[in-house]
Amino acid sequence: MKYLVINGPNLNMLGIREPEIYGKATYSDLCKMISSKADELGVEVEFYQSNHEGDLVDKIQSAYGNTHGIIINPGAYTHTSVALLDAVKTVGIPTVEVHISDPDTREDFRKVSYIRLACVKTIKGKGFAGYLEALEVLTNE
Ligand code: CA2
Repeated sequence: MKYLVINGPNLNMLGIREPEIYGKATYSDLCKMISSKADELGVEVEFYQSNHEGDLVDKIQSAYGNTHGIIINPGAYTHTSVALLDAVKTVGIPTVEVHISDPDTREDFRKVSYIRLACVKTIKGKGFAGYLEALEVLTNE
């Protein structure tokens, strides 16, 4: 079973800026944490991070027919991107939306999520643990 973990813009900066919101651990720490959860569950994970909307769409499309589930934190594209929503709908792969913080308790513009409409679940405000919970959700699908 293969799962794809996609992180959008600026999430490569984890641990470097704004630790009060996103914590002190880095993107590489996040990938290691998810990898060890994947080992525990006996599944394969692939990681992808990009700051570019079209590249994120390309990656979602490339999962078509070869991936059992997608975990996605689209970063700020959560609140703006119909293209990412359409990509997830198009491939028809079970997808969980994850946010490290809880966007609903922040600025009003973060309360909208386009991608949520195509996701089996949204997990927010649980830090890195949200990604581990998402992997459990998808492996139980
Ligand atoms: O809480 C989340 O995971 C977000 O998806 C993070 C996005 C934000 O635009 C969403 O509203 C909520 C921002 C990611 C920026 O990540 C940074 C990490 C470290 C330092 C600076 C930015």
